[in-house]
Amino acid sequence: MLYALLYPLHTTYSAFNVFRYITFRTLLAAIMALSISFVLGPWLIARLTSLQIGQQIRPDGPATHLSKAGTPTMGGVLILFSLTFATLLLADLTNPYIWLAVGVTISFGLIGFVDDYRKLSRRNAGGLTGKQKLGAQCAVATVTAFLLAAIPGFDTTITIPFFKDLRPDLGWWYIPFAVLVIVGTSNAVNLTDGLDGLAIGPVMITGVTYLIFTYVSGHAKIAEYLQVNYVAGTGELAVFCGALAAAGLGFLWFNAYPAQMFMGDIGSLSLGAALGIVALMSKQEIVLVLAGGVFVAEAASVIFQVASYKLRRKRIFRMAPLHHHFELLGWPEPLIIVRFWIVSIICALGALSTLKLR
Ligand code: 57M
Repeated sequence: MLYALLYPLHTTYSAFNVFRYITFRTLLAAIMALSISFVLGPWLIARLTSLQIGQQIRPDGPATHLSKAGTPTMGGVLILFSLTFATLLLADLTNPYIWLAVGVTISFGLIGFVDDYRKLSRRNAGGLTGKQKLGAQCAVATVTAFLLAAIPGFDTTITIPFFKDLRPDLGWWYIPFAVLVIVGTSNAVNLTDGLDGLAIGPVMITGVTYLIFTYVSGHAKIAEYLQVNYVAGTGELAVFCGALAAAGLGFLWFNAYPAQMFMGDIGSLSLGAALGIVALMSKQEIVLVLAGGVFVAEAASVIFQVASYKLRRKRIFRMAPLHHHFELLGWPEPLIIVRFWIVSIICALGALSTLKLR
């Protein structure tokens, strides 16, 4: 909005020319999202506490979690608000990628909100059933996939990391593929969100990784130089990614150990979907498995644990998702969190290296 209002003034005041640059607007969106999170965070925590929106703790988890009962949850609303506000203010609103990214993020946030609300209103740790949640996620993701494929100039090819000449066209298979990426990422982030700052750290790191990927994919010259898929218009998503990472940083201030608030499903489901959609739009879909390696490891630990128990009646991990395993091994919570962040940074660097190693 600010872009539409201020940039035209550059004919009179040349200083406003700076609004033309995605890099400048990304920086401004990040500063704005961070400031909003800092300013509104304490107010939100007080409000959630007075409304008694506190976390219910499952009795079958690690005992260290029992003391977290009552911690305000649904803090994801802070991330969603600062992300959306900063993006709509600084991105080019004639760009369809921006609207689709914001739309799918908010829609997944709404699914998360319903889940969180049910948990709170029924005063137990169970919200929507697995089938209800998955059904709603798949429905929103399917609509999103069709809208994405219909954007003029967007094709249904995908990028295979390390192979610059291999860009298979999935045709109609692109729809289920896109649904898998969005829904899979959303649930993987949700599974990761089980220790203070554990999910938001890698969300920020992956967000910055995709800030770079979207900038590259939307820049004709850089895309040509690096021989990656050029998708006109996707550079604008750098503003969205910058706001996402900064909104996450602001939230981390309050979610850092010992957390003053949790993000709730409203945060985890929406942030995962946001990463999924930017990965699709920038045509860096497969490499998300590496960039979001921590989320993949957490989700895979659950899949292997369940499969192993069903087939062999034996567990691989003391408890899944993976962070519970390390808790039960006796690792202190901050140690697990920081080590997962370190792994996430290494994964992000590995993902970025695919821009050159091809
Ligand atoms: C999210 N939610 C946290 C908070 C957060 C299929 C199965 C593996 C699913 C999985 C599951 O339910 N995962 C979903 C995990 C919960 O946090 C809330 O949920 C939101 C995110 N959705 O924002 O609102 C708890 O996590 C802790 N927490 C923090 N700091 C934070 O910043 O400490 C969260 C955020 C909070 C708090 O204690 O209450 C959660 O863990 O419930 N299920 C599991 O994870 C369960 N695993 C399991 O059953 N494993 C089995 C099989 C099925 C694989 C096995 O290993 O054999 C465990 N989860 C818990 N207790 N809590 C089991 C025991």
